[in-house]
Amino acid sequence: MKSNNARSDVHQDSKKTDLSVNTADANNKFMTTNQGVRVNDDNNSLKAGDRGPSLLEDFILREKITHFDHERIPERIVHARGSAAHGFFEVTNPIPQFTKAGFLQEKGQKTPVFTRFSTVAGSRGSTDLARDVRGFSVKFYTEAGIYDFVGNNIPVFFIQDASKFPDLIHAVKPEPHNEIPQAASAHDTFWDFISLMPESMHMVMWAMSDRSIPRSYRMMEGFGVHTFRFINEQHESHFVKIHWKPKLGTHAVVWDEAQKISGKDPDFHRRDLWEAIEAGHFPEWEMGVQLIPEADESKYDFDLLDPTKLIPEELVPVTIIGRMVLNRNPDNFFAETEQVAFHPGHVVPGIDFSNDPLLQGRLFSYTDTQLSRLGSPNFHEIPINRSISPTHNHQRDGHMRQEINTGRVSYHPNSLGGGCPYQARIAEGGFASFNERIDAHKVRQRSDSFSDHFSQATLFFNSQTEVEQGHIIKALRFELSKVETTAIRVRMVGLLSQVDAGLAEKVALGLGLPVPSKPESPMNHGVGADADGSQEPKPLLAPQQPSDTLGMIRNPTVSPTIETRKVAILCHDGVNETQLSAFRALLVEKGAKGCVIAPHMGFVTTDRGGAVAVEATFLNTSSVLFDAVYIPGGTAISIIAEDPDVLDFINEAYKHCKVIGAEGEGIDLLANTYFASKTSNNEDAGLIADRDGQKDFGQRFVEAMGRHRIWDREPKV
Ligand code: HDE
Repeated sequence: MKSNNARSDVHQDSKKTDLSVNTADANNKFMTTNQGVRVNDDNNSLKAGDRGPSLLEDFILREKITHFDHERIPERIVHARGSAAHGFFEVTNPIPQFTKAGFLQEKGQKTPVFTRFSTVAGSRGSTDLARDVRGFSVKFYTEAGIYDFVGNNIPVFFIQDASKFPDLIHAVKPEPHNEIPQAASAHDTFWDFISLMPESMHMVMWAMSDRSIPRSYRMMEGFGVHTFRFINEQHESHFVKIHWKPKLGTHAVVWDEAQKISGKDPDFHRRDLWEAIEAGHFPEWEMGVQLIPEADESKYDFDLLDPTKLIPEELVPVTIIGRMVLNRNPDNFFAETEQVAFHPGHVVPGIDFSNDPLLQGRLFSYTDTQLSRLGSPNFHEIPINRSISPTHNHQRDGHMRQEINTGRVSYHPNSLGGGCPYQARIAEGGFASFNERIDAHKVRQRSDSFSDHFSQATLFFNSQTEVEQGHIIKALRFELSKVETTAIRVRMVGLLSQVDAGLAEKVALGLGLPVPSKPESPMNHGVGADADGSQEPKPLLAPQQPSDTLGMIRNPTVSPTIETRKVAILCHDGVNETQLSAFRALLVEKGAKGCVIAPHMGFVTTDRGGAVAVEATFLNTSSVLFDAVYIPGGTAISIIAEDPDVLDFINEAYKHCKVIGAEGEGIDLLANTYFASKTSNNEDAGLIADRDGQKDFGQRFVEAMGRHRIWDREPKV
């Protein structure tokens, strides 16, 4: 599938053009019924007399109410809460030697994409900031058909076999008797299940780390989790793991902050994605691949087919092959974000599956779930799901069929239709599965090579900084303290002792428990009690060198940029206009956003008699919605110096290790806050204070904020 640049650019917009056939704009148009009849009165139903009963004849009322009654469809059983955007994928480093996938062939080649991010456990209306895995799905509208990448922001999964997925999800969802808690794993059924599934321990480490409370969808990595295959023109296979690396770095909030954001702005991530795109700050990721030759399938001491294992980047580096930019918000949430249907089985020639038993089960699930969610096998005809490359086959009819197939032939082979549509040879782009040789017994069994459940959990824990390890310990204490059944807590501490003794001890301390001398065997609860009892974990992997790529603080994707970050500017009447203007200009220069917060909406007057528009008040916002705080000077600072909302604002920013900049009299505002009580002489790497108008104030502020958080402060809070 060759394409020159001009053609690629046309192609980049091809999905937009395709969707435009279905978009509707009511501007300057008459209101009509769904049958196209112009409506004369949309406010009154048809009645027998102005005080009489309504008439059944009123087809306008009946149609409107009937449609309304049926507006909802079942939400996704998992990943119900999500947000999406349009954009494009561009090849930066073609790898035709590994894959013949048409959309990966030429440098500069662009393919339209629609990308949806999600949480897993919560309902459609749940908070964005739940401690949870995030879904990361990309629909590529390629010239050779749809390719769906359906991954997560964590590179491994809880379970090894698809048969356990319904159990995992039943366990994490709100408990069935009282439907509590919403969008939270901190409850008995989840940890009961986990405590009996040692294979989940690697993923548990990731889920309890700050990866599960991202600062933004724009600041998350994405992972395909399973090993897939790339197939080249010679029909040779390479195993491949796919990664997405965010241009803005991988960042998180802290747990206390996440819980407060859930109250202050449960749409925090949705709003962040929407606003960034509206403002022209288009989120961007690099796509990378780890490639493993077919011959190296058994080279590693973990199994490439085991979805609870990752391939450390030190063993197989990630090669960047392209970038994705999201540059357009959907026109309609339901039509696009809700109705989009992803499927890991939507692949194009050049991409194929491995035998990962979790992936194999997913290949069944996704079509099946769309049938109940979208209600018809014709869900591929919904505009957002429609391929931009033509589709022709003998599938027919069904609910809501849009396509009008002409002719009398709906079968193959046929002579009456001239044999059409034709099958495509491989050289003509026909999909042919990789001809892997399989010679095996039919068994319900798990490979021994899947039985090391702890080594990579230990690798992950050891790869974190002390700060990050502290967050994992606190997260486990939080979650397990919400578990009411002591035996579950004990089992969990037992499992943690197999990951790291110190980790288990610290979690146990928080729970007021001793660490058991030996973890309880899940076989006591009927797990692994099958023919060979093979589900007891066995260490297989040699100890591995810690890897910076697994943490977030030392992660190479961490970027010191403050681009698109939000700074709260605490204002009051009499604010120092010179300082305020200079600071706002600095933020504009750095691509960051300031938000003027004051005791009231409208305007505040400056010391020079000017007026500054207020964007939020201390009543309607909170420091948890910002990345840093700036306090300009002004002789009337005492107006807000005693306000508990203002003091809370600063104290929370302090507690969440954020940078605070203060100029002139603004510094006085810190007198009643933790800054005064917890630091001597205001010595704090995250406090940029300047009483005398020093020139480097802005530069110091930007540098400190570029560190994302001031973790040195954490021991004090
Ligand atoms: Fe999914 N998953 N999943 N999953 N998954 C769904 O499909 C399923 C798994 C993932 O934005 C459902 O259309 C099974 C792993 C994402 O619309 C459903 C198993 C990974 C999304 C389903 C898994 C994922 C889904 C629900 C174990 C990371 C959201 C709605 C065998 C690689 C897609 C839907 C979107 C959605 C089944 C495990 C990612 C029920 C059976 C592992 C990002 O079909």
